[in-house]
Amino acid sequence: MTLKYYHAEPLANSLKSMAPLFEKGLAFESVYVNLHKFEQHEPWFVAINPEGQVPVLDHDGAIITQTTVINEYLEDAFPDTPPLRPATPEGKARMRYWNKFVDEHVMNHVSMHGWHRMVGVIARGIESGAFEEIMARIPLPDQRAKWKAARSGFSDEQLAHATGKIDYALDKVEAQLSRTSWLAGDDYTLADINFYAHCGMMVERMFPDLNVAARFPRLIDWRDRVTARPAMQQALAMPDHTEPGLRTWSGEVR
Ligand SMILES: N[C@@H](CCC(=O)N[C@@H](CS)C(=O)NCC(=O)O)C(=O)O
Repeated sequence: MTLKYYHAEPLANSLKSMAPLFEKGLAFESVYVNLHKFEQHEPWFVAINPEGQVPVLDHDGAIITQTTVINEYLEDAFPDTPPLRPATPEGKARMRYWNKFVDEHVMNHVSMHGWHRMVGVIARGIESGAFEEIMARIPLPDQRAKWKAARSGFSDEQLAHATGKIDYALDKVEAQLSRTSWLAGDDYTLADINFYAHCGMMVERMFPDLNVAARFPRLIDWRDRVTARPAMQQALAMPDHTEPGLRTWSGEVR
């Protein structure tokens, strides 16, 4: 059996499916894809994932994409490893509810701020002709639009909307953690990993104006419990090739 994991720096989507690999003790070959050099749009990578995005899991030649799908695939393909999905139908439904919430209402909003601060700087540093060439190689129309928006800068209104969505999510998570120790109940699950990778790990540093520590003490405690897990420590220790000057979003949070 061989597992290959194509990924970028250990945060957001790349972290989200790497943490389960370590939690489950699955040996895998790590293939670093350098997003700073647009390797995800190169023909060799698009041949593996036509959407031109990381991460990708290759399990004995079966190519699995989309982090939420990859994570459930790992549960199904390796049932004898420590589970990150509740055993009961109700537990599974609660976990999937949170995954849906993070995928639809959190991920893109944190990402917009990250892109505004980091990808925008990269995009503005590329000369006009070269930028259009890079754009032409991006397979997903939405992603092409996001690169263009990052280059010209997102509007104050767009950024404020995104911050509002994050504020709402933090409230919702804080309320849940007053009832259960983890998002989907009494067990650590893929839902916790999802919210941590996209928001929890970096929210305090990224949004100092939201007064996260004062307003969301349970979330801070939860974040520290997730960070302390040996598997998360292993995942967070994976290489970070981001230029130090651009680490407002990634490196500094660890
Ligand atoms: N919905 C996808 C999103 C994947 C995604 O947005 N990946 C980012 C890295 S966090 C990426 O490849 N960005 C580079 C690009 O799109 O050019 C998933 O869950 O796997």
